[in-house]
Amino acid sequence: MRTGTKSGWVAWLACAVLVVVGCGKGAEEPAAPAGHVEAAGTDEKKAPEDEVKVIGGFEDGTPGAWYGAGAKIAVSDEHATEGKRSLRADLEAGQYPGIGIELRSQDWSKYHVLRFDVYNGRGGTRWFTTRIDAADSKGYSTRFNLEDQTVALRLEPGKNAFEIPIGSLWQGTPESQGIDPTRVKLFRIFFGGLNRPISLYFDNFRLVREAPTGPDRLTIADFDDVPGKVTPSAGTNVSVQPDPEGKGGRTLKLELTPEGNYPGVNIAVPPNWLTYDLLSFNVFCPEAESTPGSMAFKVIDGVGRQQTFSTGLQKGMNVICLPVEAASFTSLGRIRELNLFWGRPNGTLVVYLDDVRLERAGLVSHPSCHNTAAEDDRLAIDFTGLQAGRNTCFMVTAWVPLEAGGYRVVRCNAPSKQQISYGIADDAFEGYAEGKPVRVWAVFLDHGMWFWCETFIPLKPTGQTKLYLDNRTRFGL
Ligand SMILES: [Ca+2]
Repeated sequence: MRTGTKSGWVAWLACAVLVVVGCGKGAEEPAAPAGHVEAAGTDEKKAPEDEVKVIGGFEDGTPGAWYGAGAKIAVSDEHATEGKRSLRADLEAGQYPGIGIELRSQDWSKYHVLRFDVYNGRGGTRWFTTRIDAADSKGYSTRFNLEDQTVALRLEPGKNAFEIPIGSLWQGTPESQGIDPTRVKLFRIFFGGLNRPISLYFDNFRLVREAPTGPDRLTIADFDDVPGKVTPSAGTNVSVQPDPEGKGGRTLKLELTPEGNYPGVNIAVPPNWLTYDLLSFNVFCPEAESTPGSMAFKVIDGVGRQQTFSTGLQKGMNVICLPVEAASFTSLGRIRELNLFWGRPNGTLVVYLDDVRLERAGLVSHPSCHNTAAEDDRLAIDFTGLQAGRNTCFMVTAWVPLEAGGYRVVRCNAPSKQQISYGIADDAFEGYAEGKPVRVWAVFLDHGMWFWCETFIPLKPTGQTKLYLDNRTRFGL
């Protein structure tokens, strides 16, 4: 196991581009919009594209089912990235110029990611909107909209390679509930207003399933066999210490001081998280010292997108586990850095960090759930007591442990911020490994920060099990 883990680390480290956020600038704003991050090096290791379904390659010389809206489209022999032909779109000035394709209830769920390439001959940076409708989408709040600049795709001059993890379709966006990726019927990309015409070349729209490479538990840093590449931020003293619980091995002690605005550490990570299910690390808060009550971390990709998460910390050992999918507004195939940070403390605070890792858990997707809890639901999750201000609906991801091994994943989200409960019906618990707890992650977005906590809840043998999420400190609030 150790050997496998180590070789996995060495394999990606050999080609990873290590970027260290400048220390001493104190400029790590937790709620800042996505800043520009230089693309990772061109020698970036590509994972094998195990299975590819091209939905726009234009090699037959026709646009196929693609259409322009506020745009003239034609097949071109310039700027192809797949084969010899691309789709040229001459977009007119106007409100929503773009291109799209109607699909007949296409199943995207077995793929990890939608990828496509765009050549932009013009200068300047623009954000464009991505819209994806499922068979049951009825309007804005029940389709997928990548629109807000914190999550939208950013078009730069020259060549652009985009990816949208399918996990973000399940999850929903700040403005809309998750959709069912087993029944996709429309894909559109467009600009929310163009004041002058531009020509773009599109090619190689493809759904990709990647072959899992590397070990199922990939250690990024354990401060023993795998030292990791960890860089302290301003105001942070780090030292490798024996395990504070006396369990053997070594951990990283962090002293967070008022010398920095956002003390913490940057951790170099492998670029491709697409085939992993959990991002995990251990944070120990010793009783005898002053320790923080919460922590935040930022996942930063190589193409300018990032997401920031916050969760509560308790005294003792905190095993922090978050589904990788929660970070799918970043390009999960091109992640560059994990930044753990805290707000500026009044005095020195101490935490110990250990076992930063990515894990596979054997997941099977279940249809998403959008309903409020009803009497006959097997599991009811209620947020009434939380009283949290927020920009999104509350979202829940539940992992139901199965007798056969692995977990069934049920995502719960709603088109309305008013909704304060979810009910998961019996059918999600078929084959449930009785006695084992269901893992429930509750998440909501507030001012650029995704607040979350994980709860383990064993189900009652019969009848309804209720989970009340009313403890604000567990979310780091
Ligand atoms: Ca092509």
